[in-house]
Amino acid sequence: MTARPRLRITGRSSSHFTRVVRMVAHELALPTEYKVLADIMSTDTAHYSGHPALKIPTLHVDDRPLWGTEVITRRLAALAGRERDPRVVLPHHLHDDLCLNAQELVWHAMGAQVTLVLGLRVSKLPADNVFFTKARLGLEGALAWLDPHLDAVLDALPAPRDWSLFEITTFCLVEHLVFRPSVSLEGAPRLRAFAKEYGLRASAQHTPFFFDPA
Ligand SMILES: N[C@@H](CCC(=O)N[C@@H](CS)C(=O)NCC(=O)O)C(=O)O
Repeated sequence: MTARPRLRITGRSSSHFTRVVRMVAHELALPTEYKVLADIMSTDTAHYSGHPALKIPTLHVDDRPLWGTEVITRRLAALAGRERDPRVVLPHHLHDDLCLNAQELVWHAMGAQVTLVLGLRVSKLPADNVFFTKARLGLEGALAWLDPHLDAVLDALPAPRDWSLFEITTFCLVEHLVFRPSVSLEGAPRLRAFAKEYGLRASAQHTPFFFDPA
C-alpha cells in the first residue's frame, strides 16, 4: 500500500478562494496542514509558498505545488478517490449552459471582489476610477443575474450529490461579501438565504472568515 501524500494548503482565513479549497478538503475528509500567509501585500514569493503570481491558495502534495482553486479542488477529489464519483460535482462535470454561465459568474464575482477589496480597502486607491467602477458594476451585474437564477441552477446541477463546487464557491462569495462588504447584498435575498442554509454544513462551520494575526 502506498502512503497517503502529505497535503498542505497555503492561504489566509480571510480569503474566499482559500476557504473554497479548505471546505472541499473537509467535505472529502482529507487531512491537510495549513500555512497562513501573514501579509497579503507581501511581494516575496516565499511567503506564498513559492506561488510565482503572488496568489493564494497553493496546495502542496508532498513537495509539489499546485496552483488555481479549481485545479486544486479537482486534485483533492482525485486524492480522495472521488474524481469520478457522481455525488461530487465539479465544474468540468457541468454541461448545462445555465450551470456553466452561473459558475462563470461566480468565479468572475470572486475575482472582482479581490480587485475591490485589495484596490479600495487595502490600497486605498480612488474609488471613482473607471477601473473600480467597472469592477463594482460587473460584480453587481453578476449578483443581479445569479439571484433570480439560483433555484433553477441548483435544480439543474447533477443530483443526487453530496456537494458541488458551484454551491461551495457561491457560499464563499456571499459570505465574503458579508465579511468584507464591497457591494450591497440587499437585492440578493435568494443568495443570502442560500448562504445561511449552506453555512450550517460542518465544512463551513470549520472554516469561518477571520483575519489571521500578522
Ligand atoms: N486564479 C486564482 C485566484 C486566487 C485569488 O485571487 N486569491 C486572492 C485571495 S482571495 C489573492 O491571492 N489575492 C492577492 C492578490 O491578488 O494580490 C485561483 O483560482 O486560485
